Amino acid sequence: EVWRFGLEEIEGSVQYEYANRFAEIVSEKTDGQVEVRLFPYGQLGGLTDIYDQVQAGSVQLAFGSGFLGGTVPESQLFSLNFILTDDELSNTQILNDEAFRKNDDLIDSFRERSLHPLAIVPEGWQVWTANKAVRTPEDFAGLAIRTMDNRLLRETYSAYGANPTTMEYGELYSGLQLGQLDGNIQPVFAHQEMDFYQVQDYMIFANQAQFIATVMANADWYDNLSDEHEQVIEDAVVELVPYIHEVQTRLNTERLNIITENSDIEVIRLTPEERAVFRERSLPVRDVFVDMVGDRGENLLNALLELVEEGAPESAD
Ligand code: 6CS
Repeated sequence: EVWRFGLEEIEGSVQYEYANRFAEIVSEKTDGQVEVRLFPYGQLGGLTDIYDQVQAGSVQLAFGSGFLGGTVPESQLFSLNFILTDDELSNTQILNDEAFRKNDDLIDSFRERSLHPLAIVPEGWQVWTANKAVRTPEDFAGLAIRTMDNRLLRETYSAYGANPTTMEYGELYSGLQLGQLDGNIQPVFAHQEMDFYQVQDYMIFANQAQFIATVMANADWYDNLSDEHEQVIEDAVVELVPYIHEVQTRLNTERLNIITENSDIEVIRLTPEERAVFRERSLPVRDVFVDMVGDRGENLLNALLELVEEGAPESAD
């Protein structure tokens, strides 16, 4: 039996490492009867092509992140800025706490689109790059920054004073190189492995959001799994929570070293005061999210904010 697993990222990425370990666990637990076959970014077409194929059932499993907003609007919750803690491990644990991962509103929002959410995977801080130094919303004025394709991100970067522009992942390098874009937002490992950093001058850490992807399955396929296979998936997903945290922090650290050794990119870390200005601007975007997706979205946002507050009282401001 083969389970096809579609990735939004290339070989060597956080999603690849996740799926690779997932495949090993599944193979071990099924005595080799199930082979999980990985399809790195590009092999199944563009990003939304991957989601279409999971909805249709020709691919059983896939990652879905920013571009998934068009398919599952509620998933744009994961694009909101300044809603998690400053601690990456707590964030990973909170998002995969059963109270959130198995929240009915979350499950229903995917199932209504023939998908079933299995895990939520933070892949590291979303880090800005630009062809100029950015420390304030004024610095963002007139800057064409690429966002993934969802309204929440466009609203967020408009609120920050920039000109958000959407482009497919695979077209981004040439978009930056040709000057159609002035800036980009990615976790560090992606800036490195996609060579984006080579055509950017500044790298800015604002720690405004994690890059968050969900692992999802075709809902009918998932419902027809044997109890045993369903349990294998559940065990793998739980085992991968600490694993992927370790992998993403290690990859992001290693790749930042590669970037600074191989370029003269200037790294900027926003001060708490500079960061607070962006946080303030991000708050009204929460209302945009609720207006856009209604009660279910509001419940989900509140559930997450509550877990964040319980999990890290000292950093909930
Ligand atoms: O920016 C993007 O479109 C992609 N970036 C990463 C790191 N993963 C998937 C996502 O679609």
